[in-house]
Amino acid sequence: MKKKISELAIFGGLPTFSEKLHVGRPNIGSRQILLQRINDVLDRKWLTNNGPLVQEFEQEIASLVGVKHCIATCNATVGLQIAIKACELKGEVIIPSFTFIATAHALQWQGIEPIFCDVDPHTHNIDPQKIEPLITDKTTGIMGVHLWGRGCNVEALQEIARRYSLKLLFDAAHAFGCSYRGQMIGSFGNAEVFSFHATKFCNSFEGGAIVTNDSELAKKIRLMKNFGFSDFDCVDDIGINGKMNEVSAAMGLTSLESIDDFIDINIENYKQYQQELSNIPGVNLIAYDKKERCNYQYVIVDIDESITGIDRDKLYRILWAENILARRYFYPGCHQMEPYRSRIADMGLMLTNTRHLAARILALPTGTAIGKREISKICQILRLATTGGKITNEMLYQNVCAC
Ligand code: T4K
Repeated sequence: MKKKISELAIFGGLPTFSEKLHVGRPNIGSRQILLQRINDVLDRKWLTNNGPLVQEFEQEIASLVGVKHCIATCNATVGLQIAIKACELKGEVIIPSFTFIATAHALQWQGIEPIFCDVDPHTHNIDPQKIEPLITDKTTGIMGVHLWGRGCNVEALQEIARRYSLKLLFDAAHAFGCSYRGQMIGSFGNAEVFSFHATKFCNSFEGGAIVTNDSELAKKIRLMKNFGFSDFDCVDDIGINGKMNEVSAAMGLTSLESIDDFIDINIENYKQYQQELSNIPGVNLIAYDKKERCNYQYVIVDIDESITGIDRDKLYRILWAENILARRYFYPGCHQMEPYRSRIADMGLMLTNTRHLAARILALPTGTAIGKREISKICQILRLATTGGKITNEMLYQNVCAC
């Protein structure tokens, strides 16, 4: 007879949605200030279309990042699409496969083929040494992704882009508040794009921002995100509706006021994971460079099955059975998803490090929604599942399979 998860749980009965420990629970800043801002929006009756809160949000971000222009968008995916279009990319663009699907889709959506490049196994970012063999006469750009907020090898990418006259963009969805070699991420390449999605440490419900030091490009992007309108009744170029609304900006501004607290909490969580995982062989927490500014919004572990004796997927299922909703970001890699998978059957053979990482990485819950007790519980389950304890791997896995 099949058992209910509640009978299997080591740590008690079935929790409600909010009692489950999710990756990606939103951080909420001051409710009072947020509601006041939303009240003001309602009083002003200016709800969207470059309202005062959106303008304030853009200025705050530009000054925090140290960049000339910030254009807020309704989300980072549309932000990427606009940046790609404004940079006049076409043909083929080289990106990593080990990323969220939006990186690839933002290109494919406008008929540009993403060419998947392998990543560096240590940084998890696009490996500059693997880029040159992928360049063809159709290549127009490179789009790096600062995965987990750890900066790409910007200099190497810049050098390749310069040599081949390619545009260079960065998907900085994970990297708001992070620096690379002491410089805030946001000012590299032709443009960079942040995400302020609910699951990001600083959120605007849904939202994104394109940042650039190129004034001409910024002007073009501003037009494009508003249908191409340069004036009433005057459209200068093709455009889309990529605007952020005032309620999102209210949330974004309120989140910005608390980012130092959010980062401090993330750092505390990270340190606790570091300490409690240190004696679990084969469960390796990825490191962040202490010399850089970092948002610590992702707690990422690499599972070395040769040491743990249990693979990442079994561990993942055990955690879910215990209501710890860890995530296998970014399994199985974009090249293994449609429409890309059907197009190039043996793509995976070239992406050795991507395949390797996609089979080993787990994201664990962090942020303000989790406390010391919960982190200890997660680590205890990982310890039990990997080192035996009273409950063996086999027992746990058999139980999970039975449900
Ligand atoms: N580039 C990169 C590298 C990205 O990682 C992303 C987004 C983008 C581009 C595109 O940015 P946006 O266009 O979204 O601005 C989530 C997010 O939806 C996505 O924004 C994020 N990356 C990605 C890494 O994570 P899913 O498919 O994992 O979402 P979902 O619905 O499974 O939610 C994750 C967890 O968060 C759940 O366990 C529940 C929790 N959650 C979520 C929401 C929305 C909450 O507790 N409350 C909430 O309101 O993609």
